[in-house]
Amino acid sequence: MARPVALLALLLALAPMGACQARGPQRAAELPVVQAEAVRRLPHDAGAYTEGLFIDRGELFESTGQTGRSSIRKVDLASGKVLMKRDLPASLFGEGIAPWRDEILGLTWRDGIGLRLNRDSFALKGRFGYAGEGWGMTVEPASGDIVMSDGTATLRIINPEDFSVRRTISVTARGLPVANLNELEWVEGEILANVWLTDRIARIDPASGHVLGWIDLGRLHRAAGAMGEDQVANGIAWDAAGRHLYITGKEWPVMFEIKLPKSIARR
Ligand SMILES: [Ca+2]
Repeated sequence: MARPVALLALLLALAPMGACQARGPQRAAELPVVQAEAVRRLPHDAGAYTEGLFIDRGELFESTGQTGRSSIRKVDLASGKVLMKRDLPASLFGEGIAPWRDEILGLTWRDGIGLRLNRDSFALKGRFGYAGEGWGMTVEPASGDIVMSDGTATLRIINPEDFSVRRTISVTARGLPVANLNELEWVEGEILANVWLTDRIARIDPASGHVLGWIDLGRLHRAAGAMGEDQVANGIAWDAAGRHLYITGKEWPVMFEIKLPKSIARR
């Protein structure tokens, strides 16, 4: 996401909160907010403008944005070292990534071009198209379907075979749409979503689209020390086997493993 639209998007992001407050501040306050607590601090490439992040079969993959700087990477979790990298064509702005079978699918922001890479070699296997903007992606573990965000309050459930839209989810918090849903992660029956230009992760019920609560990353964002206008919290990865949850941000020099929210920890 580029800077010229940042102010407009910030105003749009704040609009629902203003409307909510006008209708009664207690309504928004009813949703639980959990302050994220770091349990482990790991190095992260401060040159990575993080757009996508996931762990598949114990390996960490990351995508980065900005034209001329976009890439898809395999990263060593403990050291933050980039093990493998494919740069995107200089004209493309990389966005979310997701694993599917032996492939990694990747979006681009306003280019409408999706990429299919071989998971292990990063060789380009093909391309696909989609309507509108491409922001974040994650996978529903049970079906293998892709969940895609596009900057609006609507998530698309995608058939990864042909990238057709199976259905959509309208995301609301106390009845009000939550726009700017960005990087995504399916965690134990919930969709976690960074909300662009905020320090909050929305915990979304995939069936209803209702936000169940928020994870606040503000304290960890300040601890990361990357407080530039574009250096927002973005990037959530779930290690399902080890039950570890990781978060980072754009150009943050650090990635955090965070304590699981109680609702997830109980499962
Ligand atoms: Ca993710």
